[in-house]
This record gives sequence, structure tokens and C-alpha cells, in this order.
Amino acid sequence: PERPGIKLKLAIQKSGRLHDDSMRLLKECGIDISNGVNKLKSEATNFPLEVFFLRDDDIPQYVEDAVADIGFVGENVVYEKKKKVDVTEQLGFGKCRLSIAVPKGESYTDATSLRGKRIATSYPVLVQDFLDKNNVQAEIHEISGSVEIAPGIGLANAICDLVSSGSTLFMNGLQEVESILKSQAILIKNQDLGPVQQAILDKLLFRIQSVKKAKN
Ligand code: PRT
Ligand code: ZN
Repeated sequence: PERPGIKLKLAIQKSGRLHDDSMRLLKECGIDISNGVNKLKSEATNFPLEVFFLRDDDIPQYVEDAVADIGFVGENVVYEKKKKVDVTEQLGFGKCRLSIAVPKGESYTDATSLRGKRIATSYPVLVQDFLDKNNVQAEIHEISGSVEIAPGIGLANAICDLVSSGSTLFMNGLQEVESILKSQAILIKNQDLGPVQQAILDKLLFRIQSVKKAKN
């Protein structure tokens, strides 16, 4: 029941690692976005879609609050924020892992090696979950960026951060010892999506699945 005037509102990252792949996916779905630079909002010219450009950290909240109907965002952000949204589809880009790392040469056998240690991270919720699951008590020190320098400046004994190639850890004299989450970009949706929005989303999902199939 697609009605003129009603558009699906999609939140994507404004700039950063997921922006280009998010825009590319829409393009591959045959959706043209008139993307003005520095705009907060844009509309598709050939599909009932409105796109909001936001900080990735804010996307789960906007989708929970129905400011956006759906969003493209990393699993790591969704699970850290613990917002009430539905995970609908894995998008196949933005792949990384959230890993514990310790200074090179330091011994690490399993999670119990972290007992009483100080762990620097931007993902306190996910790290606490991991520690709880393993019955380990440790101190979490939350920092928002440049986590990998924390051990070198005496701020922490270990870190937990996203890793893709591993070169950032290597350059900072750290070794990856444990991966606590595998992540990629996913499509999240509001839990009370209206029927018109759901019908548009179904069309979008059909196209996304076709794009993914073509790549395999
Ligand atoms: O401004 P905004 O808040 O929107 O962006 P941001 O700076 O918070 O996020 P951004 O653009 O850095 O990352 C967006 C998303 O990309 C993340 O939430 C992940 O889902 C995904 N992603 C994939 C990554 C990486 N790979 C990644 N390697 N995000 C960050 N990194 C960083 C990591 O933190 C570390 O500093 O890259 C470094 C490690 O990379 P390697 O290749 O050296 O291992
Ligand atoms: Zn962010």
C-alpha cells in the first residue's frame, strides 16, 4: 500500500568508514540520491526514500525514537548502545572485530588473565558483558578515541578496540589476544514501523538481497 507523500526515512553515517559503502549500496539498489555536500538530509529521486546523515553513534537512538524508520550502522554500535531496534539484514561491508589487546610480549592465556587489570575502551558495555560472562573482575576505563595509545602512556594494561587489518595494534606495540565480537554494517529498523513504511522497506530489502546475491 504505497501512498504518495509517504517516504521511508533512512539514517546513514554522515562521514566516516561506513558513509561511502552506504551510499554505494543505495546506488547499486538503483536508488539515486541527490547528495548535496554538507547536507543533513537528502531525498531519492526515484524511490520513496529520505536519507538523514548522522553520527553513527546516534543512529540507534534515532531509529528507536522513530525519527528515522531504518538505519545502516555497525553491529558494534547497535550492541553497545542496547537500543530497542530490530536487526533486519547484514549489509556485507564495514567488517571488523572488537578485540582485546595487550602489550606485545605480555602473557595472556584466557579472560582470567585480565583479572584486576585496567582496560581502556570506547565499548564499556560490551567489555563488561565479556568480563561478566567469564566471571572476571577488572576495571574498565572509558575513552572516546585513540584507545590504542593507552597502554603506552600508562593509562591501562590492556585495551579493547575495533580491529580490521591489525596494523594499528601492531604500530602501537600491541598484540590481539581475544576477539569478543565480530561486526559488520547492518540494517536496523524501528520496532513499530507503519504498514506503508514496511511495504517500502520490503522493496528496499528485496533490492539489497539481489545486490548481495549478485556479489556472491
Ligand atoms: O563521526 P562518527 O561518529 O560517525 O564516526 P566514528 O569515528 O565513530 O566511526 P568510524 O567512521 O571510524 O567507523 C564507523 C564504523 O566502521 C565502526 O563503528 C565499525 O562498525 C566500522 N569499522 C570497520 C571500523 C573499522 N572497521 C576500524 N578498523 N571502525 C573503526 N576502525 C578503527 C579502529 O577503531 C582502530 O582505530 O580503525 C583502527 C584499526 O584499524 P586497523 O585496520 O589498523 O586494524
Ligand atoms: Zn562514532
